[in-house]
Amino acid sequence: MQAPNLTPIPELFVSYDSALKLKLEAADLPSWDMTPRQICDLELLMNGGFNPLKGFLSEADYNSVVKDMRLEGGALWPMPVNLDISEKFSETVEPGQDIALRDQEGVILAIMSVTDKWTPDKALEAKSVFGADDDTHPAVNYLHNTAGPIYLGGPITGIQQPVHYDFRARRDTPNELRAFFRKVGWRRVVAFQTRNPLHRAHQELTFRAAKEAQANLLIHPVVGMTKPGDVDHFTRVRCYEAVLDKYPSATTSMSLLNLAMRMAGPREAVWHGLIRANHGCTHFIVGRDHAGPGKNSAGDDFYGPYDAQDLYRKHQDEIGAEMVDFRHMVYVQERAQYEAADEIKGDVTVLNISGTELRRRLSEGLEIPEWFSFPEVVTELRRTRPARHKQGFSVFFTGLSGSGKSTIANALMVKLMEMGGRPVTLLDGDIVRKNLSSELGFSKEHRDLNIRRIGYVASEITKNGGIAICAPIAPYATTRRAVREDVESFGAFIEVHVATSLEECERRDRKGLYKLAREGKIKEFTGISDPYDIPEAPELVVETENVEVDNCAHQVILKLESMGLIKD
Ligand code: PPS
Repeated sequence: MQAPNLTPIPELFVSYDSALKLKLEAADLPSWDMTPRQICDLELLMNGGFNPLKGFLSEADYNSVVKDMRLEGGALWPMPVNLDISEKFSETVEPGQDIALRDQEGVILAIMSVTDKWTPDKALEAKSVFGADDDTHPAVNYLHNTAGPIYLGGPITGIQQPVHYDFRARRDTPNELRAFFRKVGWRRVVAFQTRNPLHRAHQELTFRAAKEAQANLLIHPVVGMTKPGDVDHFTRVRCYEAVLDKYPSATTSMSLLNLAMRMAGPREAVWHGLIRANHGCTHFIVGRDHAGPGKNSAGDDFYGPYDAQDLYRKHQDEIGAEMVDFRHMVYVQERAQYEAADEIKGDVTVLNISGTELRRRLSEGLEIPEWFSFPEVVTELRRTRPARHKQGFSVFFTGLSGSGKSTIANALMVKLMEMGGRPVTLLDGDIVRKNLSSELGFSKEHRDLNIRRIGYVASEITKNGGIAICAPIAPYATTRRAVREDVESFGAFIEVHVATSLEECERRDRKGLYKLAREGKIKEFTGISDPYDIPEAPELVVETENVEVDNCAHQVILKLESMGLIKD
């Protein structure tokens, strides 16, 4: 007889032949293009990872989950899993109807038989599920600012799994993992959930957990959606692969889980346990601050460091995977080993490197000691997060026409090319208008479009490790801010205000445009008949009157040096 954790679990897929037929029929149904988070949820619904759910929660189940962490029928389920949709789409669908669920390329993955449509009380959901209606919580922020206003509920008929092109061999459905455990004879399996690269403290903790539970170890990292700002999953998986041989291969395995995390601390820990039990695991590691979202808007932690363990313990029997709990592990220098922080005896030196400190060391190219992490992991992380002086960045000049932006930008480009190391691209106002924005004029709408295009190209260049030098007028502060946000997701943004006065620009009138503008022959001319918002907090202000161009460009170089972006 098979142990219950090893017998197949129900999936929501229909047979291959039925799927082919359904796919054709579904083409005529109203269809919803799912968000990345909904695709993650759908994958786990269909493959049994979210068993006992048979679809997106109905209104009654949702209310009961929000309030009591249980489905209406009584089964433990801590997390709302809903199909949130737009107002517009909600007008085309009514309960009783079937809809096709498509991925972002339009491929039909499932049919949903809609049973419920309602407007949720999001503030209540935020408070009950995430502990506070506070937008600094990533899931609350998502709830209010990304999720649609209407929820649909109803059972799912699975047609096909979402397609993944990366790490295919490392992804397993619950039934694939159960079959693997059966094949290798693993009866007891302890799962380790992670959204971070594995460092030595994690290895120590997982070794101890496996020993304590007398179980095999499944490293089960999340590759769906994690906390904004986390190391991307491509890098993390390469890190995991780099250290896998430090584990005994007969008793350790790794599999990737396409879960969209909510960072809901205690409720999330219970959810993670249920998901791991569905994947055939008998034990689950819950450490300090499990799935913690960080600080709230008052600067305090959303949850206590061991709240997740307490809630898990309460529901352990129902979850079906026993908790292996861990306190915070730190390195004791004198004994050259990791120990639980609150059990350390004697007068010893305790070493620890926080996530923030690790990021600082990576960005400044500083040493990361071997007691903290494996050299292979550090090498991988450095490849993704090179030191600041090797990262891409954008210098964004703004100022009136004729202020000297292009001339200084050109000089800066030559100086940076002389230094070498990174490719430099100049996105000058005139060049961009010729090559990227030739159809645009100078209305607010067109100027904004022009600047957003420059921002997009600059952010791509920055992302790929290059230097973008932009030199448009960019008269509107809000648009400059939007470009800053685009670029800053990938690297530094240095706004340089070329602060030549209107009088001086007009006196120079190098292109003769001011004269024409004064005569009314050019409309909407910046400074004359169109506004210019003076930058409030640029990284640098450059005065050009009585200052040589070379000196102006050198001021930018000094600024870049002080920011650690260039190094001799
Ligand atoms: S914007 O507002 O940022 O989109 O402008 P930009 O793309 O930098 O284009 C500025 C150059 O276009 C010429 N030009 C005008 N500028 C401002 N207002 C009006 N109405 C206008 N019409 C043509 C002008 O030569 C600008 O050149 P620069 O390089 O700024 O001197």
